[in-house]
Amino acid sequence: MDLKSYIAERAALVDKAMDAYLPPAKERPATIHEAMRYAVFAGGKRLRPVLCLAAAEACGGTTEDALAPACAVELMHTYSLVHDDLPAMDNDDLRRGRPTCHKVYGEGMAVLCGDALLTEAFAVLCRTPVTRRYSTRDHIAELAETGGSRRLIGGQVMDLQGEGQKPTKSGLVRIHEAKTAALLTSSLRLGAMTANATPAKLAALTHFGRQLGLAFQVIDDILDVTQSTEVLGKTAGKDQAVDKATYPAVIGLDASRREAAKLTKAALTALDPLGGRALRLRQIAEHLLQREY
Ligand code: GRG
Repeated sequence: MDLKSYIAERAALVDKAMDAYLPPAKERPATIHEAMRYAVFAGGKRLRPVLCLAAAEACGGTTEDALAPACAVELMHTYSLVHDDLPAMDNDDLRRGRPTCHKVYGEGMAVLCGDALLTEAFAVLCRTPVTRRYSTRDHIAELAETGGSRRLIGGQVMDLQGEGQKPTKSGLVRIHEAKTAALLTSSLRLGAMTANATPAKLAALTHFGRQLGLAFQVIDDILDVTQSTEVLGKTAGKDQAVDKATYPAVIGLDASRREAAKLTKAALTALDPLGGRALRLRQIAEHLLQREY
């Protein structure tokens, strides 16, 4: 199966599972459930859940066992996008090619929608099958640490506080480790946990996730400069317009491209201990380097 079909097949499985986990759109109070579904089923790439499933596979596990954490990481990711788009944060009108959640449902409802998605992420995560090495407590600790003030929230704080200041490369790396790489890494680790992965395999995936996450963010920064709003499904050129700290702004476009290639190479090397079963993870890393949106 080619990678495109592999990703599409797994994304469809994740969508079906999230559809079953989330309250129906008509369940009262209907507005919040509609808003949650509006944000979740908006055509995202489903990168984090696909990484979760591919990591389970790389460690000898099954898609079925890794479906709950795959959905949980996508729900946490969607919450972060809904809140990030709010006027008090990045103030964006367009996400995944559609008006942002607060544009459709209002700011108060978008705040609640993000809160509900974050909470639901943990409810869904609790469905993850336990293994000899990893308990529900381990799953919860993994995602809670990533969602908390040391990672996702902390990264957002560093980002907000960095506005209007001269960015440095090390500052950028700190923000992106927390904002982007942490959730990618937890997606991989949670998938691996469902396969009862050894600590050595978890460590290899942690290293892979960090390099892949940083590469993903460098590419995201490049695309913001080089792509159109139509292709991206979100406002292009936004970073420059608000003088945001980005790789192209700090090291230039060509050096950013070289940096993305270097990080991807390091990510691929990190997978060596996993052998042939990590084929899909390797293909995904190579594919992300070439992505156009
Ligand atoms: C908790 C409010 C809050 C924020 C935490 C993760 C984050 C910080 C904010 C989300 C917005 C953002 C620019 C994150 C950086 C990572 C990134 C490039 C996200 C976009 O991910 P894609 O491209 O999106 O995978 P799709 O729409 O395809 O799922």
